[in-house]
Amino acid sequence: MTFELFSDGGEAGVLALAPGARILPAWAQSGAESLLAAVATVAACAPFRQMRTPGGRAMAVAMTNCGPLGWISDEAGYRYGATDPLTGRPWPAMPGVLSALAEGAARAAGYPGFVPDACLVNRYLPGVGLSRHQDRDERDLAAPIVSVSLGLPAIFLFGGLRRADSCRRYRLGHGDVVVWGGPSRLCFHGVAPLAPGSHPLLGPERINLTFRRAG
Ligand code: MD3
Ligand code: FE
Repeated sequence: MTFELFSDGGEAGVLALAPGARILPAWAQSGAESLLAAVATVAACAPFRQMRTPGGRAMAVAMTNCGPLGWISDEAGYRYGATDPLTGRPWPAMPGVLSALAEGAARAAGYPGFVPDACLVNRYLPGVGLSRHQDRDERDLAAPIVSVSLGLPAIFLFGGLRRADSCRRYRLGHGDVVVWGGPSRLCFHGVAPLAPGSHPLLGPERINLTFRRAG
């Protein structure tokens, strides 16, 4: 994989993907087991579920959330809400190990003071992908999104500001962290269907955490 150099390229271990977008390879690898333990406590309170698109179809990716706000999709549309529609309870609190990782990665990527109020947890199995979309349901588009990949690798598709723009492909593996902000914040992106495989910590699964400033 080649990384282009940009004038604002940062410290060692932080590579520029595009203006405003930084990859921190293996940044979360040494802490992955505690991150996964935190995800398990979240999922015990707010189980993974396949949400419905506004068109009524079940999404292939299973999702849950933690933090004050959670991303929701159903027949009424996409939005953030404070209550888990499945349980009727508030989303579980964001475990400190998760918020600390997001804050530190954002800082290293040039976005100090990032305080996420939403963490969307996506679970992929082999054959499951995420079609190309923009993330624009957040109120504060000046804040970056921090993404943490765990388990099986995925091919991430990174496009431009128009749906028709071509995509670059990046392999995101266990522990890789990507911070998307600035001019990259509204770029189209997606995930190719996962290849079969098994990861030592997660088995046949990929977990992706996205930390956002939604409210
Ligand atoms: C690029 N998740 O939940 S995270 C999503 O791997 C989502 O589960 C993917 O896209 C996943 O919305 C990819 C990487 C990501 C997140 C937000 C972005 C890339 C982005 C916003 C702008 C540009
Ligand atoms: Fe997205």
